[in-house]
Amino acid sequence: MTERKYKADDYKSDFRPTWCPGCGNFAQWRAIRAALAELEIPPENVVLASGIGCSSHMPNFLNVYGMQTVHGRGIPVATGVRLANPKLTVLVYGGDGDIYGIGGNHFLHACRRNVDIITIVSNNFIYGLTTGQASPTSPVGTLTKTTPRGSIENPLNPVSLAISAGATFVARGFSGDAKHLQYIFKEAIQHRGFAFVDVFSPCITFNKNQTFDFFRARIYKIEETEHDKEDFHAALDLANQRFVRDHLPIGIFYQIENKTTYEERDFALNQGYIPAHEELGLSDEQIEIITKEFY
Ligand SMILES: Cc1ncc(C[n+]2csc(CCOP(=O)(O)OP(=O)(O)O)c2C)c(N)n1
Ligand code: SF4
Repeated sequence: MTERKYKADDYKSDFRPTWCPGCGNFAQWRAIRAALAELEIPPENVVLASGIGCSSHMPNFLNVYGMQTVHGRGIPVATGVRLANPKLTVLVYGGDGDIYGIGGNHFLHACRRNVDIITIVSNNFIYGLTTGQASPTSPVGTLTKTTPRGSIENPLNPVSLAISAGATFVARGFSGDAKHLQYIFKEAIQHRGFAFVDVFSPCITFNKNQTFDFFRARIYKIEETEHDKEDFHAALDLANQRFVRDHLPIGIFYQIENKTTYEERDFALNQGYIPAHEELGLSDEQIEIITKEFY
């Protein structure tokens, strides 16, 4: 057996995760590292951007370039990084409040632009960091601090939205199945174009409804069915089954490779131009001052 170039632990930072023991984010942290190791992507070629939330603390716990940005702004920052240097593997990680709520606009436009980045959403159906308020995915009737008589809003269906908006890789995972998550993340990272993964990821502290047991009783794997992931209408039909509450598919809903990416359509990038390789015309001292601002 040939030895792998990297181990999952090579992508681990010196900081221990601060999530509550048992939080769904742990499985995703492990699966991201395992997928990167399996694909042998050097840590220095990976950038992960996030916003604000428990899940958005992820860059602190990975030994890759990372940036925790403003609430909901992981996607535009990641887009900028990728367009500045298309040689990098660029990921976004955040919560349902962060990416579907305050950052919803960015999510929509990233899907239609088909920029070659990977967006992973740790969907716990509430705001975790701020101690449990309703989020865009909270089902009608959910009791939270902001909805004491039950949420009256219809929830968003992110998988269905991403397919309709033009994402070329759309999948769903579950934090209770780390091996399956690793497989999905690996496929998402290898995909050419905008890859989106919604992850059922229980908040064990503030959400007593969408628990690990809740999902275990309802999920099934798309790979074990006859689903054709290249069929747009079949993918949308399957995505809308989220509302059939006893059957929740996980796996790859939709994937097409025959659509050009934003980078391939850009008049400079498609000629091999890499903006990040431009001389900045700054002195070493000026660069040091700017760099220090990010520490
Ligand atoms: C502009 C702005 N508005 C509101 C907040 C407060 N805030 C911090 S995190 C958060 C939502 C977190 O929920 P989610 O994105 O689902 O992540 P989780 O903590 O559940 O992982 C909110 C509303 C903020 N930090 N900045
Ligand atoms: S509050 Fe919820 S989402 Fe946040 S770390 Fe704890 S279990 Fe995870």
